[in-house]
Amino acid sequence: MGRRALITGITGQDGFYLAGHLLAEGYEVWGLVRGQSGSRASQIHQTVPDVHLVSGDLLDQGSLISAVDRVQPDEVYNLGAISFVPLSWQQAELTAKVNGLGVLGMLEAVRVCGGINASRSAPPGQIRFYQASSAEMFGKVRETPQHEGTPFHPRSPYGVAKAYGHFLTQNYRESYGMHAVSGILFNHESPRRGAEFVTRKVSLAVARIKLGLQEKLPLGNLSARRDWGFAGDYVQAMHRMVTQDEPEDYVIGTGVTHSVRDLVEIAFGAIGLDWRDHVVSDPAQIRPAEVDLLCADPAKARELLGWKPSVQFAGLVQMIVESDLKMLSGSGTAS
Ligand code: NAP
Ligand code: F7E
Repeated sequence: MGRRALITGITGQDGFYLAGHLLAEGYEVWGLVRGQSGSRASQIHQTVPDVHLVSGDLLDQGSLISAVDRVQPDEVYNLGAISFVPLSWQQAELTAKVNGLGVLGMLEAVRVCGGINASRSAPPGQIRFYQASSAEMFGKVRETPQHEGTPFHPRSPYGVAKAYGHFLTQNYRESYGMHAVSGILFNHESPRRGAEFVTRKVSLAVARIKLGLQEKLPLGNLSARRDWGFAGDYVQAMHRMVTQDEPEDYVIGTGVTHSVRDLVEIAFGAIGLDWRDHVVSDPAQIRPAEVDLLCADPAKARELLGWKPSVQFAGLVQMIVESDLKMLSGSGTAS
């Protein structure tokens, strides 16, 4: 019989790609959906119709235990989070609860449903657990490139909450012998990326400008540098981590860093325009504390997981711009 996976954050970018990957690998895939779930359920049924749904919320411990008990998964992928960094300053408490305590809730659900207590460590055949950690934890970086041993210095309530979830995942692994791993993922994008993130904000604006629907694109810090990859590649790394014999944490990124300025140059260049004619400064986008530079050292993932990215930065930008152009000109189905 195939393995069964439960994914939190199934309605998000990574939930979409991970569900597709696991279904293709022969898994039975379940997604946790919150709220009364009518519109979310129909969204999932349209995009990944083979996914089963179970109700639950990372803010509600009882619902997480019920969900894990009902699904009886072999693997749990905890992707659910407040993922937009600026929102974490506006709703810091909610971010701490969902991104921090939500991890505790999922780990406890796995522990309780797996029959693990302080005197009885995880048995063979236990539920395996993946935590969506983030390069935002490196924040004001202590070294470049960043690897698994680089100290954390988070710069946002989001990064601080993710660090809590990261250390807690390590702690459950060490305390209970659980097969619990964290992927420290650098920025990854796709046509399914939320419209508020800079890549998608740029690609949507470029498409609108091309179609004569918009003229200017207000942006914040153009000098910030990120290590951007393709989400479809990164969910494969998640799966490989979970299916390794030894539970360990891994950095996942391309090892190449680009500025937001590079991003706009390539995106506008893709439609034959000069970004300087369209990009304007928007002080409202400047963050209280910025992460200036992220660049991964993915050597461990390459060596132990055999993982490497298949899409380079210019190809990624091209992919997202083309998808948005198709969607806005009425011939595509991007999110
Ligand atoms: P996303 O598109 O923003 O999706 C976030 C998901 O979290 C949504 O499905 C959302 O569901 C769910 N969620 C929010 N609050 C919840 C709650 N209280 N209970 C249950 N689910 C809740 O994020 P993503 O880009 O796919 O990222 C997936 C994970 O990786 C996140 O944990 C993110 O922090 C982390 N991460 C992402 C990146 C990246 O570059 N994409 C990098 C590093 C780490 P609703 O539809 O119900 O709101
Ligand atoms: O910003 C700069 C902004 O919002 C990237 C999440 O998936 O990756 C993501 O977090 C950079 C920042 O992503 C605008 O200041 C300039 O330096 O696309 P972003 P993020 O904050 O890096 C990490 C790894 C995660 O874990 C998160 O969940 O772009 N920037 N002007 C702008 N950013 C936005 N959003 N909008 C602008 O107008």
